[in-house]
Amino acid sequence: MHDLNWWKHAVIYEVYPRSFQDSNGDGIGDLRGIFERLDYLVDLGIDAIWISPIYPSPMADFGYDVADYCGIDPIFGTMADFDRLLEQVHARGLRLILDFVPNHTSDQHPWFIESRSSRKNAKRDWYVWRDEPNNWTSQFGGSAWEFDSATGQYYCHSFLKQQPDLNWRNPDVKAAMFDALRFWLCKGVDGFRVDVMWLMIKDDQFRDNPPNPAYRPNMPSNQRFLSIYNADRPEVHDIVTEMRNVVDEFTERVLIGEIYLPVPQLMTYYGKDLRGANLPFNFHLLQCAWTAEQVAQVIGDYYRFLPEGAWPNWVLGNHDQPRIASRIGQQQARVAAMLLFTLPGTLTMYYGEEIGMTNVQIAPEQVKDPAEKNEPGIGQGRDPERTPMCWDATQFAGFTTGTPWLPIGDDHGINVATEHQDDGSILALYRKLIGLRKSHPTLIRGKLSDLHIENNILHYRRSGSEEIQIILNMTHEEKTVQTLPATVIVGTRTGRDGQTVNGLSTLQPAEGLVLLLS
Ligand code: TEU
Ligand code: CA
Repeated sequence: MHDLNWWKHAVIYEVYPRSFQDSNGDGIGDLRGIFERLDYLVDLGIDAIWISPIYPSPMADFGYDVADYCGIDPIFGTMADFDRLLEQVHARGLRLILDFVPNHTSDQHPWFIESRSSRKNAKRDWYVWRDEPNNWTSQFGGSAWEFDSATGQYYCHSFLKQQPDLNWRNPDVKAAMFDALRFWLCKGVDGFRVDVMWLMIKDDQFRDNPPNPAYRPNMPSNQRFLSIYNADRPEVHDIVTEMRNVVDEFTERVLIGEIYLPVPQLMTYYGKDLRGANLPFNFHLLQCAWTAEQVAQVIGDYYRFLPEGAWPNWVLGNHDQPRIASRIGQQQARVAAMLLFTLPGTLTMYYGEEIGMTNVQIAPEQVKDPAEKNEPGIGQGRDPERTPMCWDATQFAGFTTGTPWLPIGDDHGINVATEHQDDGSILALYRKLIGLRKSHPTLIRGKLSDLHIENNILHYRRSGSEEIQIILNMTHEEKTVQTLPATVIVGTRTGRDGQTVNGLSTLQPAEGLVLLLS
């Protein structure tokens, strides 16, 4: 594997820091908490940790409203805590990826405080100010423009009004933001996940977006218009390449972009001559219906559009998306894990997926997420997938000794301690599947071939120094499949590992097998 960049054979584990481990009883996860749980992550077998924002923030959007790009919010700890964490992560052979939020700052960032103080201020042009609003909408509902009476102009915010958008056409903004990247890269951070990469720059003529013909009144208000002029603008690629150049001033770092776009547009974020993001996040399994047909289509399309030489990647969940076990059920979540860890590319998982955590129901008075508060009751809230990690079966799941900031899931069987004792748990399956990629490098560098559906079962192969066949039953029925002579190296159910198959085999509902062909 020595000739591959580390991130190409990595499993990345997303930690939502408020919810991973609290170390001081305030009910909110923190850096020391992550530090305390490093052994668990090593044992799980992951390679890199991506931590959602830990910078000083008023927390209007729980850290995605940054007030200082080069600090640590006291809720998460101190810079000394961070340095110690980074050192220990590296000492254990893991990598650390930070979240970078370039599209917007907090309205409490000193840059914005200056910018809004007067039209003549040197930082006025660091943000997007206009005399008149256009029809662009905020992703959290309502207009993307907020009138600021002190100076009589509107500023643009793609998210909350507490998250004013930076003006990336201004060279001073670029320089300041790139210096923030260098600050962390100098410390030894291994890379960045860049928030809303496709939104960073907007139309310089501020043209209105056209109406979305598919819009219906029960849909979130940001879907009323098609985001033609405030997203995925051609100029964004220059910024991404400049960002990549900054990251490449340092060795062995990775640039990952958060991009929600159809596959053809997504692929443009690898950049001309692959000088864009190393990994534009591939979210296409997140919205895909869980059938062999749909999944085969998504996989086929993705690799077909992947530029020559570009490295693929896959994701099953993140802090903005319903949890996979709630979306497709506990049994199919195992099939999804088998799919994820047997596809070519870098894999990113979300904390708790490995124990089958589900969305936790949040009562109206418990809602924290501004997306839900702004447009209640239409499924915009992200609190359900952000609830505390369940470490054990005690009242607060070993997460905190205080009162957790979001409620703990009430399925007390879903926790690390219980599942650790059980060979048949989803946690045991995750450990096996992650380990499999290390013992069978064909899963990392082998070709994907023979992707097809037979009797409603998804089949594909990975071919390299050995031939590995994957068969996944995404239905709720028992199925019969034809197999070549092979040994089961991992099954989603207990008791199949090590068995041999040849000819007709039966797959239980939601059963998947990884077969080593003889
Ligand atoms: O999310 C970007 C984004 O597009 C989200 O609005 C997403 O579509 C939505 O949450 C799905 O329900 C990023 C961060 O991941 C998110 O947590 C932040 O709130 C947002 O940017 C603003 O920084
Ligand atoms: Ca805490």
